[in-house]
Amino acid sequence: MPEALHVASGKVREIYALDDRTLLLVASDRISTFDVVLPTEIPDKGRVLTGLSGFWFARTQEIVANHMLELRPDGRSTECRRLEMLPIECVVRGYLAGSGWKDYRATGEVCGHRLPAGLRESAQLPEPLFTPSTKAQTGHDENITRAEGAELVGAELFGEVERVSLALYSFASEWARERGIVLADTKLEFGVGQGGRLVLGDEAFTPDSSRFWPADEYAPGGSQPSFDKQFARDYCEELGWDKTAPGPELPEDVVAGTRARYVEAFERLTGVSFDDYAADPTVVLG
Ligand code: Q0Z
Repeated sequence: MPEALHVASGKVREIYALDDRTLLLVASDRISTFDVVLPTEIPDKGRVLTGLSGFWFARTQEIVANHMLELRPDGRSTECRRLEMLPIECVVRGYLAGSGWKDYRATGEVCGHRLPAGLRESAQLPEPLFTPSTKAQTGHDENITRAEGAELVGAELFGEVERVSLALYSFASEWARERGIVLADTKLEFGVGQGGRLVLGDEAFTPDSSRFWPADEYAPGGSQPSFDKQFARDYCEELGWDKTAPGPELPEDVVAGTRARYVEAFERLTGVSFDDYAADPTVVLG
């Protein structure tokens, strides 16, 4: 790919510039757990995540425009329109987990939303909450209030990303729930394109940007197993690894089990066999 200039690296993805208006997002097979990228890859994870994002972008076009131009035949890369990205992460939470649960326990609120008393860890919220955060360059994103969000992007655009984020989460979480997956929360990123219109960018409703829980094991009152990463997490816990880099190598059976869970999530959500996707990624676009 000599004509593509490397622009940025994420933990498990890379961005290249194809020209001044077009980017190439490439999802690797790397996996992170407890915030550390492991030395062992999960075969096909990058294709599963790219295919899922493509699927959701195709199905949510009526809700909001998105950056996707095309899925490449390799199944792991997406050509997309370069946007002016907004400086906030648009998080929607349908359930009380992660920093939402932490903040609720400490203050009874999540990002300025007051919640009923007595909610348990992983409880479904009375209604999904828009809980934006700032993009920390390093370390963890920091939750912000609606007022701080409006300050960062302007009140009008903030109102629009809130409305659109909630509409996207409602659509995707209902779709997933009907297929046995609880989409507990998600992180969306938006930008503005030509003419200042709002455009959904980055990835959408993948297991790396969302918490996927198996619906048949859902039981509030504690943390929930991850649909995709639980084998890897359990193995890391058994080892007694201190969760600092470098992480441990994963054994073959943990790799195979983890790969199977990613493929299962892909097939349940898209209704497409992963082999068919591998042969022609455009099958997920409907
Ligand atoms: C997304 C990220 C990744 C590292 C920039 N359409 C777009 N226009 C402008 N910028 C972006 C996009 Cl998607 C953009 N990120 C997040 C993705 C690796 C960081 F694959 N950063």
